[in-house]
Amino acid sequence: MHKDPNPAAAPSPGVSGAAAGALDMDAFWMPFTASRQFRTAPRLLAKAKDMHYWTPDGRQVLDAVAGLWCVNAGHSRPKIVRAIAEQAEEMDFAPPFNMAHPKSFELATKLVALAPEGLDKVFYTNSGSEAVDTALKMAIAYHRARGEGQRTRLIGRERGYHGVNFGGISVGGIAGNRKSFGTMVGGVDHLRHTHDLKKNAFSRGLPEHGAELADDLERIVALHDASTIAAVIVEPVAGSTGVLLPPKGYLERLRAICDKHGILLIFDEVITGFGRLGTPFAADYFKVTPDLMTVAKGITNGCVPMGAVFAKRAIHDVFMQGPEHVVEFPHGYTYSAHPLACAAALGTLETYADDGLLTRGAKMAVPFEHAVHSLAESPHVIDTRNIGLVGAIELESIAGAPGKRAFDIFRACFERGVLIRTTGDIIALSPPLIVEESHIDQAISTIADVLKTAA
Ligand code: PXG
Repeated sequence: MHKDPNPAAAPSPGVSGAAAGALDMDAFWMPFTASRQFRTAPRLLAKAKDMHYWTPDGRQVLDAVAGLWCVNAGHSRPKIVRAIAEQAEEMDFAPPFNMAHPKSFELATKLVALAPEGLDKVFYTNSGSEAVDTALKMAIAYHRARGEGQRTRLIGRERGYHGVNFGGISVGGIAGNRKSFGTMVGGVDHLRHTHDLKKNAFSRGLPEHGAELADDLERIVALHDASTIAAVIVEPVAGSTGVLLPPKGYLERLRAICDKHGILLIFDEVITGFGRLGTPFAADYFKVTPDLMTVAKGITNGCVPMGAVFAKRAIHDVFMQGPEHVVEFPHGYTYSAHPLACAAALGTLETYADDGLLTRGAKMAVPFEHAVHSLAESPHVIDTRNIGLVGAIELESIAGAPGKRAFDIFRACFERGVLIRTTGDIIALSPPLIVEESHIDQAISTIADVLKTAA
C-alpha cells in the first residue's frame, strides 16, 4: 500500500489514535458483517478521494467497488460536497408531507429528463430497500385504483436482491436473507434465475443461452392466473447475488409477457442506474422500458442516503382521482425529499454531466472486459463475466466452506491496497466510473497475485 500523498489532508490524529487500539467496538451492531471476525482484525476507512480510500493509519486503498456500488463519480467530489454543505447551512430539514422545498421539484424534473422515455414521475425514498417496497405498494395500489383489486401477487426471481425490508426479501430470492425472518409477504412467487455456467461460462457481455427462461413467467401465470398478478420485479443485471447477466433477449421477452397479461414490470436499478452499464440506466442499455423503476446509490453518489421510484405517467394518473383534499397515495417517509439528499443529488447530476460519466462506462468497458477475462486461467476460477463497468470472477468453493475462499481473498486484497466485494464465492468489481486503465490493471493484478497463493 502507498502512503497518503498529501499528509496535510490525512485523517485527524483523533481517528488515527482511535484506530491504534483505543476504539471501543462493543456498542455498534454491524450490518451484513461477520462481526466477531471483524473485531479480531478491523478494517477501518477514514478518508476518501476520487478512486481511493485511506485507512486511519494513512494507507491508500484503491476502491474497485465504488464503495458499495454507489460512489459512481468517485469520492468527495467538490460540487457534491459543496452542495451538501451549503444546503445544511441554508435549510436542514423541511417536512415532506403537505409541504415541499424547491430543490425537490428541481431534482425530479432533472431526473425525469434523464430517465427512459415515459418514466415521468418520481417518488423519493431514502434507500433502495425503501424504493423497492414503495414500488411494490404502488403496483398493488395502482391495480386496485383501476378496479382490479384482486391483482395483488408479486413475482420476483430466484437469487434476486431487492433490499432487506419485508417486501424486498419476500420478492428477493437469496435464501440466506430470508430464512431467519419467518413469514414473508404473502402471495409471492419466483421466476427461475438465469445463471447457467454449463452453457454460458466465460461469456463476454450478455450470455447467449437462456432467453427462454423468461417463459417461466407463463408457467406462473398459468398457475395463479394473470388476473391475480400485480407486478414482476427483476434486477436487469443481478448485482448483489454475484453479477448475473440476463441472457440475450431475456428482458425483451419478459416485457412482452408482462404486456400480454397486464402485469407491471418493475426494474430494480439500484445498482444498474446512473451509468453503471455505460448508459444512464439499464433500461437504456437493453432498450426495454419498465413501468416502474427503483434507484438509489448513484442518485446521490452515495453521499447522502436517497432512493427513488420512477413511474410511468399513466400509473401516477390513476391515483389522481377522488376528492382533492384526500391523500392519493398514503405512503412516504419523514425523510422523503430530504433537503440534504436533494442537494447532493443535484450536485451529483451536475458532476455526472461535467465528466460525461453516465456514458463513460461504455468506453471503459472495453479494457475492463479484457482485464476481467484475463483472470480466466487463474487458480480456482470457474467463470469470468462482465457488462459495462461490472465484472465478476466466480471461484470454485472450498468443499464444506462456501464463501470462505472469496472472503479470504477479499481480506488479502484489502491488505494489498485494493477494496473488492465478494458474495458467496464470487468476486464482484464495480469501480467508480472515473476509473482509468491503470486502476483496472492494479485491481486485476492484485486479484491475480492473491489467487496464485489462495487456499
Ligand atoms: N435493490 C438492489 C438491486 C440492490 O442492489 C437494494 C435494492 C437495497 O438498497 P439499500 O439502499 O436499501 O441497501 C440493493 C442494495 C453487495 C450489496 O454486496 C449490494 C447492495 C446492498 C448491500 C450489499 O452487492 N445493494
